[in-house]
Amino acid sequence: MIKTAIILGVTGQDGSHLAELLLEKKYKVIGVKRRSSTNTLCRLDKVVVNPDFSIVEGDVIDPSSINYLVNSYQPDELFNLSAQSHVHTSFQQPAYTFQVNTVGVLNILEAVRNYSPQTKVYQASTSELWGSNYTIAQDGSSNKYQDEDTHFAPNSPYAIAKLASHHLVRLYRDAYNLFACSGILHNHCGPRRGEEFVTRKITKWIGQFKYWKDNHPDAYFIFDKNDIYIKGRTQTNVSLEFPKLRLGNIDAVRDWSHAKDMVRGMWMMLQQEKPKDYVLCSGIGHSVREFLDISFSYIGIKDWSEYVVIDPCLYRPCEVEFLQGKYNLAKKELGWEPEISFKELVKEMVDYDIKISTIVVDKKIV
Ligand code: NAP
Ligand code: G4F
Repeated sequence: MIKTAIILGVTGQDGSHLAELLLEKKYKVIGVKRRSSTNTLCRLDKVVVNPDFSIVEGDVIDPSSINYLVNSYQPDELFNLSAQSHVHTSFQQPAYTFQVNTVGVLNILEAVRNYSPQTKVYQASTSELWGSNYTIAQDGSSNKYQDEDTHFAPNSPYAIAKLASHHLVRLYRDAYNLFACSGILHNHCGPRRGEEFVTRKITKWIGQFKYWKDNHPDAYFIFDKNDIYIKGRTQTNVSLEFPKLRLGNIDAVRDWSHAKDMVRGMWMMLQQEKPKDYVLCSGIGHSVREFLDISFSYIGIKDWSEYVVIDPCLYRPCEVEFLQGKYNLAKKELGWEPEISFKELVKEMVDYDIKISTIVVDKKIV
């Protein structure tokens, strides 16, 4: 039997990977995009031509649109990947973040309860739910980690909104017997990662910097500690400028996986007989510093300190310093394990950003 799935948030990083996965599995996929004055389908190149894929408009903060979609399609599965997903932004737009990340989820659960109660629902929960909390291993190693038993202690409007929706999913499962579950996913990325998240921000900068440098093979560069530019001068009296990479807290630790591995796990959760929440992660934490070490090394730079400026404006009012997960339950019950290593992930992102970088080279004659 051909299954139908609705993906809310299809234009995002995970939505685009999930659409590809479900189409490979011969689903009929309905991707929901919100109205926009610009084209937001750029991550969907591979699927828009597929006859089993269609795009419809809808917005999770408009219950009538969600009721209509759920009622019309009666999907076998619904994946809610939509969100205001940027943690820093949630401090600046807390009410909007709650609208999308909490009220939006309530709208979806109500639509399923009222119009299509047989639909299986996946909700995108997050490792941000744990905030600064972690469990200490009792095996003598004193390792720190977060798993399904670690208590939540959210530290941002984003995480608090997501925790409310996490509990709503549990409530609708218990109260109304819906097949609704949440994947508590640690950080994941890849070449389709939004450019304002730290990993992509770094690899995009590297791609553009390499392009700029390669276009001036005879240039020598001057670094000034107080300067926000890398300045260069060529033999031909041309002076060059390139903005340094501005970052916030580079000591934060995250457990980064590839988004492709994660969407496979989301799908597996909905293939179970009973709904349950699972943690997905790589199990290994890395600091932003380590990400810088590896990504800069791919363009031959060992000491990146002269290329990076720490900008206090990029610090968050409240930070989550350490996230490192354990995926034992998902491995045992779903048979899920990550397949793409951290090094492969970083290399794919750097290679991609080098390939697509074609910025206008900034130069002036002096
Ligand atoms: P993303 O790239 O930011 O994608 C978010 C998606 O939500 C986009 O398609 C966006 O549409 C859509 N959206 C935003 N507001 C909406 C609204 N009001 N109605 C309908 N759609 C709306 O995020 P992602 O990285 O793919 O993450 C997917 C989900 O997993 C999110 O819920 C995120 O919070 C959660 N999560 C992500 C990670 C991670 O590390 N990536 C980890 C844990 C949990 P536009 O294209 O129009 O903006
Ligand atoms: O890349 P980030 O913005 O991701 P963050 O905050 O971990 O959130 C992501 O992962 C969550 C799962 O753990 C998702 F729920 C959420 O939707 C999103 O996908 O920041 C990572 C770390 C933070 O500690 C941040 O303070 O990097 C630090 N950082 C340092 N400089 C920076 C920057 N983050 C950003 N975005 N930009 C910087 O310049």
